[in-house]
Amino acid sequence: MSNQRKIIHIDMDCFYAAVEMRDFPEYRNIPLAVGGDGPRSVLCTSNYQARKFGVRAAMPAIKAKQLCPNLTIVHGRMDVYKEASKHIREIFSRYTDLIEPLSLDEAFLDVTEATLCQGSATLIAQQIRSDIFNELNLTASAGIAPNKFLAKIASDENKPNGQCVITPDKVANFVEQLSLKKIPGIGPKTFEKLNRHGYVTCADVRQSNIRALQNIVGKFANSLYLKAHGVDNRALEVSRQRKSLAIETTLMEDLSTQDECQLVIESLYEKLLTRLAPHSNREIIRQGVKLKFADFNQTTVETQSNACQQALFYSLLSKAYSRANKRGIRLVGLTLGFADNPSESLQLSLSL
Ligand code: TTP
Repeated sequence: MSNQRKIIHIDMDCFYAAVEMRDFPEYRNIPLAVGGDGPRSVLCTSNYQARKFGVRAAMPAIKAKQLCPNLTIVHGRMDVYKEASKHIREIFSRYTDLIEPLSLDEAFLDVTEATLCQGSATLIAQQIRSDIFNELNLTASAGIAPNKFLAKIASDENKPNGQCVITPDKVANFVEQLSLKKIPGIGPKTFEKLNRHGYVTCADVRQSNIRALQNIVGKFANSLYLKAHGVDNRALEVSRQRKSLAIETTLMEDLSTQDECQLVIESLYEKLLTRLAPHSNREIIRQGVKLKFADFNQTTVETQSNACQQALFYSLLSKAYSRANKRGIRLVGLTLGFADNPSESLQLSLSL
């Protein structure tokens, strides 16, 4: 069993909204969302009072107001969120060097070799959450599991301000009962499609085979089959080893115009900038746009670039969209490629 890994996924609760509620007490007991500017702005996140009305991240502000007329929408204060993010990363680094930040408020930690807290991943997660609460007055949730896929799902189980441990002996039982809609990559439409074929939980997938799954979800079948067995061997992408940064979103409903795709890129771009923040020392050499079509085929258009430029993503989109041939768009993604970082690879090889 010694080769079992111990992965923690930490996710701050309602991050931007929680920071606003912390700093402005008048926001604490009202439905609150953090959003952008303009009539077509979309929300970044909302607090739990607002979520009761169905208000969600990425929702147009106008729609959110219809669902929750008393909603207060405030402007994001990125500098404050970045500061909080820097602080939580510093807390993570007290426990392990193997940190893969996913966004400002979310990270995977590999604590397989950690020695603090008697090497107990459960205690480390507990301690990190209490450090965060004591030092930032914010709450976080954690998932602890033998791999990234399960740790990420686990961190959502006892949200907010909770944690969930899936020890190796509990993996089979956990995935048996897991709804397929919890698997990253399965959006509402694919979930519905799987349901129509009789697949609702991972147990249903486990009783099936890859070929049958291929007929329903195409290339995603392999990964789905493995995940339904609780298997995910991906190592952490420690930021200094990153060759690229990718961000994508599967849409609630397929899009049918380039303009709609551009709006999605506008909001993804903001998120990409956030994710880029921890890699500010890296030299950008490439930008790319990925589209996945309604039939699950996908296309990627890339070009050389030396900065993260919104306008360039739009022109790449134009080229990618011209390949749609009337197919709907089910996923939009952005990528940035980085140059090798010689000084860091040197450091790595010296430390081997
Ligand atoms: P999430 O971790 O997805 O959400 P959350 O922290 O707000 O809520 P939860 O407790 O349910 O995890 O996102 C983290 C932050 O990233 C969020 O507070 C705001 C920002 N964000 C956007 O700006 N746009 C988006 O579409 C999403 C999903 C998040």
